[in-house]
Amino acid sequence: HNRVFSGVQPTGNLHLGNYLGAVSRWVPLQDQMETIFCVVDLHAITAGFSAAGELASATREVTAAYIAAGIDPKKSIIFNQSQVREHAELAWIFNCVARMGWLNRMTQFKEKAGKNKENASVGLFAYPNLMAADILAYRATHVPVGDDQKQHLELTRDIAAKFNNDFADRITELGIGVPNPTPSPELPENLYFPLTEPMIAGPATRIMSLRDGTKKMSKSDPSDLSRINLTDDADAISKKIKKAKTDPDALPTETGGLEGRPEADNLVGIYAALTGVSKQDVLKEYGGQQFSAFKPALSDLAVEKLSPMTDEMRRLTDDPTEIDAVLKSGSERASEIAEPVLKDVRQIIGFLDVH
Ligand code: AQP
Repeated sequence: HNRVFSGVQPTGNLHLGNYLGAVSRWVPLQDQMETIFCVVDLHAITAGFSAAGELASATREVTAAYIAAGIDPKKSIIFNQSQVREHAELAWIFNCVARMGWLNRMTQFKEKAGKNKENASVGLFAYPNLMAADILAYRATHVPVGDDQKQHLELTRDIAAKFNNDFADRITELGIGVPNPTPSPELPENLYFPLTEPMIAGPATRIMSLRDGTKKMSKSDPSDLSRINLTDDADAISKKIKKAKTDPDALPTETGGLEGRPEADNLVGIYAALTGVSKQDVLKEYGGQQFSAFKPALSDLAVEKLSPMTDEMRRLTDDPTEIDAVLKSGSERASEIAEPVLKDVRQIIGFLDVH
């Protein structure tokens, strides 16, 4: 059966890219599939440890953003990763499944470690194995994320495939696999882990920096003007859009005219994603107009869409009782799914069980 898993790291402010590329796209899935949304705090420490209390408050803030964006704790499991031990345990096992060569190819590690690779944490290098464990501890079939996570999801499939192959006989013998829905010569008939499908579609799979249309909008960009944070007020939003980099030309009337104009493409994409229409539809309305006309419209739209969410986030974080209760019950429900999976995995590998 279909099951969705996705997450966001509690590192600094959530921005429009996280919202449009990930969280907002999770909302409709809640009525179509079983959905599990995690605040991935174990991932957050790969980049370093933060001051006392910061990790906890960032975790609550991301949870508040999920709820304010429309993730309903009655429909979805919402929890923070560190509370379910199985993530770390399965990640260790996947450290022994994944190959060094696979991880050496990961572009996110190269970008995040920068020039100082020797001093990056081992955790940052092994990050994709933990991400595979997050997904496969629930045997999730679908993962909605932004385009930047595509390579990590391919690695997740490689890990699942290698595990299924290496232990094919054991999985059949124990009778705990499911028939491979798309039989192929490379895979056994019975799979324990599904080959997860990435869900990366729509006009906002990669929102770019407002200061540089060739760089993705990111929490770690030192310039606050490069991103719209979900906690920004109306003044901040309109100031950032006003200052957003553009070229001097009017907007084109066809999407083909956005080629080679990354900043224009990005702003039109943001407008499209915020209204839920295509870029072509946006150009039908604004094609031929100058940025001096388009930017105020975009800013009004962003304020209209984001400010109710910002208010709700503030209400939720002012008194964290509700958030903490959601995370507690979410972690219990998540454990109920992940514990039996790890029990199977231990059996498949053949650890001696003395209990
Ligand atoms: N610019 C973006 N456009 C579309 N989607 C994006 N995502 C991130 N940036 C964009 C998606 O947001 C989800 C959560 O991301 P994450 O918390 O794992 O962190 P990240 O990808 O590392 O996000 P940042 O903001 O870019 O942080 P830093 O600066 O630390 O690298 C994912 O689904 C991601 O695709």
